[in-house]
Amino acid sequence: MGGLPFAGYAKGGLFRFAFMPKNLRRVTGRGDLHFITFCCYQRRALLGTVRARNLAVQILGQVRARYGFALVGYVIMPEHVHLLIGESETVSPAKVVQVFKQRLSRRMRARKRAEAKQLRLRFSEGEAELRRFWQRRYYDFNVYTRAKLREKLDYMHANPVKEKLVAHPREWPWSSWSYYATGEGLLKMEAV
Ligand code: NI
Repeated sequence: MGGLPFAGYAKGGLFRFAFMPKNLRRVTGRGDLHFITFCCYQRRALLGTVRARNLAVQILGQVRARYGFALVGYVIMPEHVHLLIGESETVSPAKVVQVFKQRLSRRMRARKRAEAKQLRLRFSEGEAELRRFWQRRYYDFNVYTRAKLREKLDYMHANPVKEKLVAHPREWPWSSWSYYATGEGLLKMEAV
């Protein structure tokens, strides 16, 4: 989780109009950017495996292809996800989050069921454990300025290092760091 954007906003409306563009069209040509955060159920590390994070990245790419929003940055952490996405004419950020969550939890459940069968676990045990995959709520902050855009990208790319998962962002392929640093990566970003 990052800090609240525009902490000065609450101090008065004039502050906002003093130097904040009305929307990010001036920056991206696509409307506002949204910095979105959502967590696994009870902050469990349900994305704690390489396979789970690879699947998350694959599904993120599929959802973007389906709805055509700009994907500007992301990081898949073991127990939460951050996305920096643009608005699209066909779909709201809320819908993007919902579809991503649904697709990923369904795929993870299917995989777990198959594993449980192999291990001959009682089906109901696996079901109880997997009833919930995500926390219901998510956090959405509008990003209006280039400074805030930079801050959110830096925050996402540094997140695995801050959590002591790796020593350098390059060692965590499940973020947009490598795209910005090398032009390559698991997903191509719409750099703005
Ligand atoms: Ni985080």
